[in-house]
Amino acid sequence: MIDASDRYAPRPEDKFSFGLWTVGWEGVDVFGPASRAPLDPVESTYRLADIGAAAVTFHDDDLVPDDATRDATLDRFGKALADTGMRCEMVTTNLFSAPVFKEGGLTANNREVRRYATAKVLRNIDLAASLGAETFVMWGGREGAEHGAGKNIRAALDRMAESLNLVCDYVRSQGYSMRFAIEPKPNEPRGDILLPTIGHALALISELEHPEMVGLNPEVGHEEMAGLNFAHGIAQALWHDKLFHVDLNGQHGPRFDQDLRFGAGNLRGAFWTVDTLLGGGTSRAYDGYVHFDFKPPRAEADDGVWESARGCMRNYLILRERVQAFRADPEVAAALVAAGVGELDEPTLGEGESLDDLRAASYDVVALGERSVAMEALDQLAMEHLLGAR
Ligand SMILES: [Mn+2]
Repeated sequence: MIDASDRYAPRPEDKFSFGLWTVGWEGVDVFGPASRAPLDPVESTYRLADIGAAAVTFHDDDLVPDDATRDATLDRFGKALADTGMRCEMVTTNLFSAPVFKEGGLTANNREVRRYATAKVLRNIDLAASLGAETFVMWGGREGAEHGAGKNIRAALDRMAESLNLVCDYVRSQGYSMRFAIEPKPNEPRGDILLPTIGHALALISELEHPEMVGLNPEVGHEEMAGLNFAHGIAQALWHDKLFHVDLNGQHGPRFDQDLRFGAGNLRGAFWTVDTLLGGGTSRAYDGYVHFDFKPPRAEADDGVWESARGCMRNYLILRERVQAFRADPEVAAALVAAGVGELDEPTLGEGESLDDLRAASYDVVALGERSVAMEALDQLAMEHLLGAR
């Protein structure tokens, strides 16, 4: 239960959300079977409410894996949401586990597979709408290849765009209040996955028939697996008004998908991620659910499952406090001025100025080359706030 006197206790307005598959991961990996017993997803919903989450999310197969138990499970799940006041804010479709999707779902070479995958997504969109979910995530874990000639990438992109156009049309025709969020990932489980980064996904969205209905669900670990800066990635997504959702977790550099709890792994990256979500010194903040997509390490027993879920929220709240202190520090304000950060808001060409004016101006390139940029001093202040030294 929540200790209200704890300043890092999660509150409903923090909008913390968890995938039911996160705490529900039994520890199955490439090298071994389950190390933990299955959890009942409805029980997990109650448990997540107890520790302070405001919402849950799921893949169809997490909650309703078969038709025989579907109605009874949905009744119990609906009661859990009503009992706890939790929202179901996002739903996504599993197009990666079953052998039928071994060579892709929406972009499999086999057309029957693509048609079956589309039907599975449509059914799940109806379920998502019935639960009031307004975000529908699309992670194409098997949309990719291990070889060269075996997959025509341009045709695969045609089929991905076709699928997104079809589901957007369907949502419009049903009058659902729902947007799609593409989740990029560079590799794993496929050798190379289609739409590997935020940038690839943004470029595809601009080619769609309803680009306003499709945005992104970037995940910390996925971008960092590609060696990229997650905070920069979500800053660009915000710049395009495309940060529809976010998956927070932790990752130690470009290795396998570690799915550590948020704050573990790249801690400096986590600090700048929280700063960016809060606006990064601008008024352009993220206002959606703070969603965690992590895996309690396989070595942990049940106690560690809930400890790691608590840790995700606690680390976010600690980092939020540190980020807010950094942004409120008068020494930081002065350091930002010294580093000329605000000057970047000024257009390069002045109002009423021509390119001829710009070309005719004289520039003291020696002095400009020797100028102070004062960025180490600014970054050291951030480091000291992060480390609790200020
Ligand atoms: Mn994810």
